[in-house]
Order: sequence, then structure tokens, then C-alpha cells
Amino acid sequence: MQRLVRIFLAACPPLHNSTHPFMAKSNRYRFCAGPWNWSPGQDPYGPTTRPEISFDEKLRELKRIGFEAMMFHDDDAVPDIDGKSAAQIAREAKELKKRLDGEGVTAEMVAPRLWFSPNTIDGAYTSNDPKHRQYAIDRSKRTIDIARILGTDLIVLWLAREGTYLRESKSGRRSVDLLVAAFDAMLAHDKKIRLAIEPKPNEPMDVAYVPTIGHALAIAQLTRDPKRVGCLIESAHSLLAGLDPADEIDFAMAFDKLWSLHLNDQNGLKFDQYKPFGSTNLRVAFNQVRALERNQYGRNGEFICFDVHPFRTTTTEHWSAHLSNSRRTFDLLVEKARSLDEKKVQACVSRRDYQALDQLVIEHLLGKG
Ligand code: XUL
Repeated sequence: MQRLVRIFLAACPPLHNSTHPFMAKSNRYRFCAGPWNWSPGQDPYGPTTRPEISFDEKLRELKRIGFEAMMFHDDDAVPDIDGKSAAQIAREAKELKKRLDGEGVTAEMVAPRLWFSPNTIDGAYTSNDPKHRQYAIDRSKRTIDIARILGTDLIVLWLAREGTYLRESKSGRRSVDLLVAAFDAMLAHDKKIRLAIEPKPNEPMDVAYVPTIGHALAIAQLTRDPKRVGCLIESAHSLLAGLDPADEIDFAMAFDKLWSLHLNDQNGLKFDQYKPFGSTNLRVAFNQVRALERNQYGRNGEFICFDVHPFRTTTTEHWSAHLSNSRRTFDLLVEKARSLDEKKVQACVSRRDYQALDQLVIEHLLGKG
């Protein structure tokens, strides 16, 4: 596959040429990354391989590679949030907003990080301990307060520990009720915010309660204001559920509920790999881009976020390459999606000649038509 990627990239003109035929057409896409995407390289088996860099450096890098927005966990925006008063949190969030405005960078979303605290060992909103469930709701309200100050109405909920290691330890039915109660408390806290649920089938839990977009959109219907509960798709999470992320995109967009997107890639059913977009399966990436194009993703101001990490082997001087490469691959695939000969596609479809359709797509990706 890597050889295929090389051949494919070699067949295309360089993107830094501003006269490139599709640059103007694709400029409605705007790009975003989070501070955690400049990670220092640790994994469960070894320590960091790069020094931490400051938030200021990350912001500079984000701008250097032409991204317009940053996404935040609550404690990316206000570090050590649990030890701070509401007033202090508000003060620090305002300082951050000033910094972002000064750089012309938008805050895309804020997400409560509900998987680090000793209060969320047994889950957050679905913990068996009522004090811990209250902690999760109170912290989510602080996240909403930060989002309001940063000027975004989007709260992303990756339900990291809402599931079980052991099915008998919780009731699935009760967990649905608890999730709805938590979402309702957030919706009541601020009448303008929207919740984007980010499903993932496993990791860190053995089995999660909200594994797919279908689950996310179904639970949205049980809340006090279903219009304000949508979803975020992360490519790897769909792949880990054994689904095609392009289908998840089409499904969410049929409901007008795809409010954010984490593009990345994943080699099979293993740990979450955060690989650069298109790195493992270029054709699956192509179909995600086609789905975004046919649904006009971005028309309401949504961003393309890349939730990718540098390989552990990456050295400091190439620290942003996983992000700029993901964007370059995305742009190239936009060109490929726009230049696919739809008449030929339709002719294959009407003859029911999917063998020819398969080859048409392969050769198109290989630069042969
Ligand atoms: C976890 C993950 C997170 C969320 C944001 O798998 O992808 O980075 O996207 O909390």
C-alpha cells in the first residue's frame, strides 16, 4: 500500500503551487487540529521520544501549516482545571481567547476530559458511584462555560469510559438512562450549546455503550432537545467498529448531524493508531472524501480536523509532518473525487458491471484516467 501511495502522490502536481487546478475549488475546506496532536511519542511500552513543546509553539506550527482552528479538551484550554475556581477558569479561558483572536485562530470545540481523573475510574456519567457521576456532570458544565468564553457552541463528548470491562458490573439499560440524564443536564446548563457525541466501540473499555453513529443519533432522540445533539465521526473509531467511515459520514449527514470530523487512519482491529489520513487504506480515505463532497460537508462552517499523531520514531524537526501530510493527502483526494468520471461510473452501474467500476476507481487513483 505504501508503494501505491508513493505512485499516487508522484502522479500529482505539487500542492504548494497556488495555480494548482483544484486549490481554488477546494478552499471551502478549513482545517483544524488539537494541541494533543503534537504528542511527544510515549506509548504503553516506552517513554517519550521528543521533548514536550509549549502551547505557543503549537499555535505557531498550526498557523505555519495553514490550519485555521484548534480543538480543545477542557484542560488543554485551562490546565489543572479540577483545582481551580470557576472565576479562575473563566479568567484563564478569557486569556486564551485573546491569544487565539490575536493569531486569528478559531476554537472549534471543547471536550470534557473525563477519563483521567480518579473520579472516573469506573466511568463518568455511567459510574456506579453517584458522587462520581455528579463530578462528571459538574466538570462538563465547566467545559461548557469555557466553550462559551472561547466562542464555540460545540461540545464534543468522547464517552471514553462509558462502558464496561465486565458486563455484569453495570446495567446497560440504566447506563442509557444515565447518559441521557447527563446530556439533559448539559443542554439545560446552556440553551445554545450543541453536543457532538464521538462514538468508539472499545479502548479504553472492553465494550462501550455508544459504539457507532447509529447509537449516537438514537440516544440523541431521547434527550430534552434532540436538535442540539449530533455527532463527530473519527475514521479510526468507525474502522474499529468494523464499519466503513464513508457510510458513517453519509448516515450522519442524512440527519444533518455531522458537526465535526476527526480524519485519520487505522490498520485493522487493534489499538487506536491515529495514523495520517490515507496512510493505511487510500481507497477508504478516497471514499470518505467522496462522501464529504456529495454531502457538502463544511457548508455550515464545520472544520476538517485531523486526529493524528506523529509516529513514535518522528524527530522534532518533522513534528508537524503527520498533520501537513494528512491535509496534502486530503486535498489530493478532493481532486481525485472531483475528477472521477461520473458518466463512466454511471455507465458501469447501469450495466451492473462492478468489475469494471472497481478497475475504473483503481486506475483513477493510480493516475491513469
Ligand atoms: C480518543 C480520541 C480523542 C477524542 C477527543 O480515541 O480520539 O482524541 O477525539 O477527546
